[in-house]
Amino acid sequence: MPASDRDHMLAAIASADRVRGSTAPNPWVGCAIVAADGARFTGATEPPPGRHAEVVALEAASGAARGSTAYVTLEPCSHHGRTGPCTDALMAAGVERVVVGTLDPDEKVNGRGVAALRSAGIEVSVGTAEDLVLDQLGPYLHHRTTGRPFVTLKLAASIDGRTAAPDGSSRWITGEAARTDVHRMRARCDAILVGAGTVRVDDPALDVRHVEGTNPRRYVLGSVPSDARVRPCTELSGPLPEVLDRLGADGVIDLLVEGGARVAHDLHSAGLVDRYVVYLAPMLFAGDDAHPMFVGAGASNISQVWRGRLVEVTTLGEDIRVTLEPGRRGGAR
Ligand code: AOF
Ligand code: ZN
Repeated sequence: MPASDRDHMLAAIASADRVRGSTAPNPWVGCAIVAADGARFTGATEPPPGRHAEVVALEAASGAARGSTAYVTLEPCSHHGRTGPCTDALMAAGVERVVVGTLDPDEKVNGRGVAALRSAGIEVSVGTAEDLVLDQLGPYLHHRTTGRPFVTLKLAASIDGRTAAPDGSSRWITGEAARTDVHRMRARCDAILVGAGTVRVDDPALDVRHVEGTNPRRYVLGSVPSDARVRPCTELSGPLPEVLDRLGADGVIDLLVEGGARVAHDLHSAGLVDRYVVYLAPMLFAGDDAHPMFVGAGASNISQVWRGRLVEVTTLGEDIRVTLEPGRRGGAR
């Protein structure tokens, strides 16, 4: 059976996945050019000011692009920015059909890419494997529609939800596999945010030394000692919604927040967390004197309790990773 449109879009999605964390403020887009004889050439967005995905794939395909079908996860751009319009590149290469995963809400594009292709006589369809594309580009779409980064809050605790013993000692709660997984998350995001308290207590480097990839930009809420390992970093202050506006304006699309308990509480209670990734170790501090995951006032009655949607549960070595996203409010079912 010949490969379907969906199969080719999956190849474009896989290609985009490999550049995640390296393209901000641009989206991580993937493209597959499928020639008339079935040969497939892929490409993904380069770090700015590099080439867009379509141009990378077209250059790989070279003459084979004539009469081909292009599969692009995101609507091709039609504006002159850091690079020329991808719509022009697709037309000039002689692409006959363009299959788009989802439309680009960026005000510079927003339907104009598809319109430009159609008016040049190219057949365009939108929505192939769109569920997977929306999942992959979720943080980008969030950024372009709200102006703020998509916020992932990472938490690590014992199974009874504690993060340190009463004397403050906490090394190591989760194991090697979970720590490597956190480094993978760091490599895939654009920036990390922590509170100054976490810098003072843990002195984290917030780098990706356990995996291959680029170190994210580092932001700290509050002031940072001159010899802290987190340097170089940017110190921020002010109300959290404004902090997120500032990060969004800085081009941070995908933000990872790694603590501490006060920052976790303040972001959560303001409804500013888009995804929770919770690592739980098979340990019990077994007392109410150990440090909690959140510091500050919580829900005052059961009808105020936050209830999320369970997205995924994964075992990592001895630990588990639980991913939640906001659902509806209310503790009672
Ligand atoms: C595409 N393919 O691979 C990407 C696109 O400043 P520029 O010229 O690099 O343009 C950035 C905008 O282009 C970005 O805001 C988004 O709308 C789109 N990104 N478009 O056709 C790509 N990365
Ligand atoms: Zn483009």
